[in-house]
This record gives sequence, C-alpha cells and structure tokens, in this order.
Amino acid sequence: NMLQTVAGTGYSQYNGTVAINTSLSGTTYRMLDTSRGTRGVFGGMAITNANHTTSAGSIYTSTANIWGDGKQYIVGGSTTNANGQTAAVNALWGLMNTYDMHKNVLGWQSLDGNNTATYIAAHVNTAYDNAYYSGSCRCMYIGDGGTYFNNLGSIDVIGHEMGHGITAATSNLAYSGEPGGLNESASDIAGEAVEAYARAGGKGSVLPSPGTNDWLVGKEISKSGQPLRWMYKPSKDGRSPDAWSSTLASLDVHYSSGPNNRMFYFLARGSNASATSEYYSKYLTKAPLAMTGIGLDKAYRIWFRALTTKFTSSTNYADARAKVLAAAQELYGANSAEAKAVQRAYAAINVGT
Ligand code: ASN
Ligand code: ZN
Repeated sequence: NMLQTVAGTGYSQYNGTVAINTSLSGTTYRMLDTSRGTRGVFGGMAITNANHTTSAGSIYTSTANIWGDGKQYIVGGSTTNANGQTAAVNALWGLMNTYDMHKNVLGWQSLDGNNTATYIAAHVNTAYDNAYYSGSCRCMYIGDGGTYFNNLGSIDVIGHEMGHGITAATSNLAYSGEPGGLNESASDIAGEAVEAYARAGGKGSVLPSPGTNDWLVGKEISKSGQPLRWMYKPSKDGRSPDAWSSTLASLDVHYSSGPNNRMFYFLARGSNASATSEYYSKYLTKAPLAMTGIGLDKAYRIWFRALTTKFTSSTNYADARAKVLAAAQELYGANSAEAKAVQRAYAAINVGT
C-alpha cells in the first residue's frame, strides 16, 4: 500500500479530543483509514466533504494531522476551515467505533461482514436536519443540522445509520409495516451498542454491561434537549406505542420500532434499572413481568445473531420473537436464563407469553 496509516488528533463536537486514523500521501494527510475495511470506493474507511451538495465529494485533506475545533459548523461558513473539519472528525470517530465494536465483539467486519469499506459524506445539503444510509453507495450522508439539531454526528446516530447498512446486507428487513419497525429498531439497538462501546474506551471484545449508553436516541444532537426516541419508554415521544398491537404495522417505522426497542432495553437492563436519573420501574405496565436483565453484551449477541442469520425481509414481531429466542437458545442453551429473559422481554411488549 502506498498510503501510510498514521495516528491523527481530532477535536470532536460531542466527545472532546479523539484519536483518529488517517493516511499520509506525500505531505498531505487524508481522512482515509485503510486499516478498517478494504475495497469499496476508497479502499478504506473515509470521510468526504459533500460541501452542501447531495453528492459525496472527495476525501478530506489537510497539511496537518490535527483536525477540527470541536464547535458546531456555522451555515455559510467555509468548509475548509477548522470548523468544517469538525463534522468530519465526528463522522470518522463514530465510524471507527462502529467498525471496531462489530469486529472486536462479534467478529463482523464492516457492514457486509466481508470487510468491504464504507464512507460518510459530511456537510450534505445546507442546514440539513437529517442523516441517512444510502443503499446505492452503501455509505452514509450526514447533515450539519438546522432547526432541530446540531451536527448529526453523535455516536448513536452514526451507529444507527451504519446499522441500516448491516441490516441491508443481511436480513434486508423491509422498510414498512412491522418489518420496517424492526429495521428501525435494529438501527437504534446498534447505535446504543456502539455508544456503549465508545464510551467504555472503544476497546475490548465484550460490550460493557449493564451498559454505558443512555438509551436515548439522538440526545446529544438535539437542540431542545429532548431525544428523538426513548428506548425504555417509547411513548414518551407522544407517538410510539410501548407494546405491540395489531395496528402497529400502519405506523411510521420510527414509531413502530418502539416496542422492540423497549423489549431490547428490558432484555439488557431489566425492568427496574436506572441508567440515567430516571427510574424506569415506574414505567412498567405489567408488574408480573418484572424481570432482571442479562446485560448489554449478551443481549446484543443474541439480537445480532437473529438479525443477521435468521430474520428475512418479511419478519414481523411474532417471527422476531421466535427467532431471537432461537438465537438465545443456540448461544446459551435451551432452558437458559438468557432464553427465558427473551421470552419475558417479548411478553412485556405483548408478544407471546
Ligand atoms: N435518519 C433517518 C433514519 O435513518 C432517515 C430516514 O428516515 N430513513 O431512519
Ligand atoms: Zn433509521
């Protein structure tokens, strides 16, 4: 390889000073990490500058291997100044942690499991209040934020969007009806698992349990301080149901994800845990289903196995329960506490008994 991978420094917006891998080409540093992923468009993990368009643009370059200033990008400002680089630092650090968590914990390389490199295009559009995974480039586009959000590059949002890439490469869950809700939930779950891994230092082969994530999707990027989704109690958004019902399939996928998010929270943390200042036991609707969690590490291993080897594009909530249970039984035993916890977590959202 003609490119030399080098250790750079980034000033991120949400995580202070972070270590990032870049490459040196002549006297120019590039936001290309060839140690994570091969092939793909750039031959490694990369961050590009869409420069307020909807096309990816080219890889970030710099004459110094110190990037960004940790501050929110100002719309209309120059994208070549330090401020423009901060979005790229956020993106690269998030992508590095997403890659490392799946590889080191699950042995899953990149999005497709075959180590095909991906990339993130930063500064897409102008004042864009969203981020999304694109199936055509198998990459992610991320906005600077506008009305509701600051730069969308929090660790859980990057894990979420890249989670769409894993889902697309495996079960390929549809993006409507109950499968769509499960597709969205799979991304929220991935985002929290990546967040927990990154918060614990981005090292090791086990996810921290009970977890160092907040179970609040998009809390850091929100200008109002309200997250997009509350995994432990989805109805706090005023739209998502807490449990499965026959009307779930008619909802937008970002709301029909709610019950499965809640199931996963119960599976990992149990029904009486407090991950933040809130005490979740008061949100339990069915007291007899109170349960002890099995921890984030086991919960994510079980979920990931079901998602990537058992789910299909048409998997609904009932099918998901059966397949997550089967995954737990394969990993931990037919009558294991882990398998029973899966049954209880799904029963708590009105799926099975
Ligand atoms: N950020 C959104 C998501 O990944 C974009 C969308 O609505 N598809 O779910
Ligand atoms: Zn999504």
